Amino acid sequence: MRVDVITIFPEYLSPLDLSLVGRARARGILDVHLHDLRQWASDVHRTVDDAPYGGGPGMVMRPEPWWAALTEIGGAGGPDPAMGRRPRIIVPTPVGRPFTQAYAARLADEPWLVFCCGRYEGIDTRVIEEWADDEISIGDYVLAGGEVATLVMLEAVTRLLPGVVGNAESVVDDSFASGLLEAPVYTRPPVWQGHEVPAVLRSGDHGAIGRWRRDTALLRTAHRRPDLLEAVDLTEHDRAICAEHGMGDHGTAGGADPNGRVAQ
Ligand code: JDK
Repeated sequence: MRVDVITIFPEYLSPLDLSLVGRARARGILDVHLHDLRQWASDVHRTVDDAPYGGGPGMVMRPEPWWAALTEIGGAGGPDPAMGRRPRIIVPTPVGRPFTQAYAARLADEPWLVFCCGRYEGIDTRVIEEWADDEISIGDYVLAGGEVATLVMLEAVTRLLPGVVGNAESVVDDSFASGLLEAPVYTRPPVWQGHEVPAVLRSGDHGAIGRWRRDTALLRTAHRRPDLLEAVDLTEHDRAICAEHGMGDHGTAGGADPNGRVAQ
């Protein structure tokens, strides 16, 4: 997969050199190109912002440098000779559609992505109307720009690319693939600070382990994220487990949080 990122702070994307994403790049699975938007600013001061029409605080990113950057990088509208087609152009914004695991999976199927990282109060909306395929929010809080949102999305997408995560099962089996939060995980020692690893996980009975994980995932989801349960088809067994622990299948604060504390 090819990825272009346009930003006034290319250094902000330096975590892409590290860890899982860095390794995917070193192995040629991911081909990242960072671009400094100011290289497409035409005046001597390399200005990319201006005051907002209608007044108000802060500055807005001017359309012309974005236009020049996108035209040169490959969003030219028509088919690009090198890639055979135009990239999917993504603009992180606090007013976008929510980023989800399902959307990450769709992006992982694309051959070519372009991320446009705004700063200040954002990019002149005419650029977005003309070029953007998707305006995406990574959550309901306001960042200072699109760079960190781009890092978040690229990390989620990269681990879905074939060959990046060694054990393909660990990607398919993720939280959100099942629609449930995952059960907790443990490693040695068997007792630590007085906390014991559940006996079933040390039993070697893989049927029982599978059921324990499913039940714990279900109860955890009912307690912490009842909203997620709306989209899950619960079996009779699932409903019985919920009832047994004093929760309806839409969750309730009644039951104890299974194997985990609620953040204080
Ligand atoms: C891209 C600039 C910062 C944007 C105006 C006024 C109250 C703020 C600052 N999920 C998510 N969160 N934040 C982003 C994101 C922020 C960005 C940019 C993405 C580019 N900023 C910014 C808008 C405002 N707005 C009313 C809320 C202020 C993505």
